[in-house]
Amino acid sequence: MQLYTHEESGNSYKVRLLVSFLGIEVEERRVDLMTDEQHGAEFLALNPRGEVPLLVDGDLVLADSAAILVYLAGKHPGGGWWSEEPDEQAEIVQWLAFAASWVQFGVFTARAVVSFGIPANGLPADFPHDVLAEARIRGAKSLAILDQHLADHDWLALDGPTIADVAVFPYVALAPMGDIALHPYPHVEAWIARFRALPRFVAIAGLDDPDYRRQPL
Ligand SMILES: N[C@@H](CCC(=O)N[C@@H](CS)C(=O)NCC(=O)O)C(=O)O
Repeated sequence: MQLYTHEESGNSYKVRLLVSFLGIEVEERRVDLMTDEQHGAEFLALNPRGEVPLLVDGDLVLADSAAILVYLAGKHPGGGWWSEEPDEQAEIVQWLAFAASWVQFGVFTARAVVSFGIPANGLPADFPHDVLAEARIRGAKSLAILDQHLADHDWLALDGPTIADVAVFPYVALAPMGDIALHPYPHVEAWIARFRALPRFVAIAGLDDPDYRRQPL
């Protein structure tokens, strides 16, 4: 199995987290997002979306973190990261969708603008619309939704951690890199601490030093 990834990509980090939790081996292939390698002919031939993560397992090519999480967790049952029950699967998928919508266009985008100087999500660097203002509104709203849910749940979907938590964790925990503070959301902060205490948790740069990549705005 080959995982095309970049070390600063939170969507790649979701997969690296699950790979570590499951204790499985993948061959990581770095795609240099900083030199736009994702839009080079070689990578586009593999993934016309021009994005990481990408997982290749024989003939199967999966070009989305949510799909990769479902595939790996489904292939390696036992850790409780996925479920065989349709109602539980639906509860998990509800949070995968939240990660790909509210989180991606909220805290993800704020981090991309503040720390990397780009609007991301396929938009050009000089996109005239105020992407950051929109991302901050979506970011605050999604953190409030999460905080309310986590007030009486330890984990997002089921009684223990699942790929729902894996999918939502990275960009929420990295929200301060986009100048979105987490202290107004104490239940989110407590969930982040629980998640970081899981056995075989691996970190990403920026979790403890949100300013390390700050760009001039
Ligand atoms: N829906 C995709 C989004 C992936 C995504 O946003 N990837 C970013 C890195 S985190 C990327 O490769 N961006 C490259 C680009 O926009 O040029 C997923 O969940 O995997």
